Amino acid sequence: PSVKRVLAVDLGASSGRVMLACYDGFKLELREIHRFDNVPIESVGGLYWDADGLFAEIVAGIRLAAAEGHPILGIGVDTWGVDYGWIGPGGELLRPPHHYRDARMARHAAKLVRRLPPREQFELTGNQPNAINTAYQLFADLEQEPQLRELAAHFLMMPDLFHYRLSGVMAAERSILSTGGLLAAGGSEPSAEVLARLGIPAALLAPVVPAGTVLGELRPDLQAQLCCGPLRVVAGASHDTASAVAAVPYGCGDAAAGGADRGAAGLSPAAGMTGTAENGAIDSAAGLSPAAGMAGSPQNPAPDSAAAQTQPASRGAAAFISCGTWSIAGIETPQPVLSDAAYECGLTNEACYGGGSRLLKNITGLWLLQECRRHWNAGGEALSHGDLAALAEAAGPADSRIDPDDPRFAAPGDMPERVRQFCRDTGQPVPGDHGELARVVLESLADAYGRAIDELESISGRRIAAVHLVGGGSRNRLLCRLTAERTGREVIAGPVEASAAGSALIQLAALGELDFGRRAEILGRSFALERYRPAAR
Ligand code: LFR
Repeated sequence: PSVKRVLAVDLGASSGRVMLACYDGFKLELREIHRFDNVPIESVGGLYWDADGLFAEIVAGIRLAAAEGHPILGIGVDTWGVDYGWIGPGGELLRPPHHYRDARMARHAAKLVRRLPPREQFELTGNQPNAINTAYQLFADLEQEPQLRELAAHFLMMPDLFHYRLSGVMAAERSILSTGGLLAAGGSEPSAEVLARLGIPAALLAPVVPAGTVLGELRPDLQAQLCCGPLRVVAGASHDTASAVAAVPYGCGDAAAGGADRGAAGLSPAAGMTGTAENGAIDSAAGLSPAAGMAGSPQNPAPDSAAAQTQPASRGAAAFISCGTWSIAGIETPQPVLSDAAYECGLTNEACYGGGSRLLKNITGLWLLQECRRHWNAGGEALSHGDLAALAEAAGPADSRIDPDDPRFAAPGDMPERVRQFCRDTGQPVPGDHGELARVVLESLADAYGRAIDELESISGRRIAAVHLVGGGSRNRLLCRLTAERTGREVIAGPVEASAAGSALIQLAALGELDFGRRAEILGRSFALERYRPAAR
């Protein structure tokens, strides 16, 4: 069978990658073509993203892929949420886009609350009133620089900006727009009320398109420069989390998963299987006996790769945790959940590929360890994420906990000292070496995951039987194990490159090369998943 190739560009807040996805009609293979750091620019006036530098890396990735000599059908970019660039009338980027960790928002908070009370923001858009929201950032920019009303023709969310530079077509893809507090809850159009209250001209928005829209061909000048042929630019679910959720392997691990909201198509029936949520048993495809003899004890759950491709008949929904710089815990729901309880728990609603909604809790994630590592390495060490994970493992259980979402951890800086200070301030033992400190962070994250999954369960009224942990954090076995322990649910870890996998599936579907309804089988054949079982509850 002929192999179809697309490029999935996944830009996270700390690194980016261009992945080549090859689909032979049976399984999807992802190969990293190019990886680069995403280093923010600290400059007069704030913290910015190096959009030109990132675009140059995307182009470098296309060049490398094209040099392999196989035709590439499409390219799609997904990025972190909420940030955007201002575009001038000639299509030029007016200045580097602000980073959501920029400090300017604090100056506008009081006025924002008067203009748009937080509960109303939630009611209108389904988004938590978080200071990083696009709507608030736009308001701050327009307050500080009213001349933007004349200078700017549009603002484009980060993936839309890159899609525009690749294709020449301006569009606002719905999933990324839904991260920013602008889109009417569950809808496809901006909330006129939010725009009016914040004084944001509607004309600044590009036309909204659904996730999975073919925008056009790669610009002819880029085709010529890169010798890559007429690949098509596809706006997938261009929010990285939405893309990752499109690759959550529901149906590879649990029979009654959250994917049901997308229609039963994503779920293969658990024919002939005997495992239950109660005993956590997993049948292997070969019919080997379940739980007995499997690796992992209640105290020390361990992965079980052998069973990863099978489908236990667990009852209940599956949640996901997309784990990178942020940890986003959530479930899929048919409609946004706008209840008081959802608001008070800090939950937010964002759009899914194919319709439907994601009910989410944004938890500060591996950011804390990324910043620790950056600090230590700046001091002359050369620690990898793997080294840190090993040190945390060796350190053994930690007695102290931090609140990962404490505002003191939000900005870049000396994170190890901030973690220690948090422990001092709260009268807890202060971690000493790198391993102890990393262990405090990981245990605190796992605790936060436990709370978030319980909240999602009680607010949605759906029993959550399993947690799919996807993204870079799924490589961290200690984190997976702690997550199984603290959530009390089975954790199914992988795919690691979930955002890229989701992007590839959606692009191939948009190009007519793949039936998205078969995603569960395709994912099951394509990625090795690992299971971590909790102690019996
Ligand atoms: C994860 C993510 C989150 C979003 C955060 C900030 O990468 O996209 O979903 O809330 O970044 O942009």
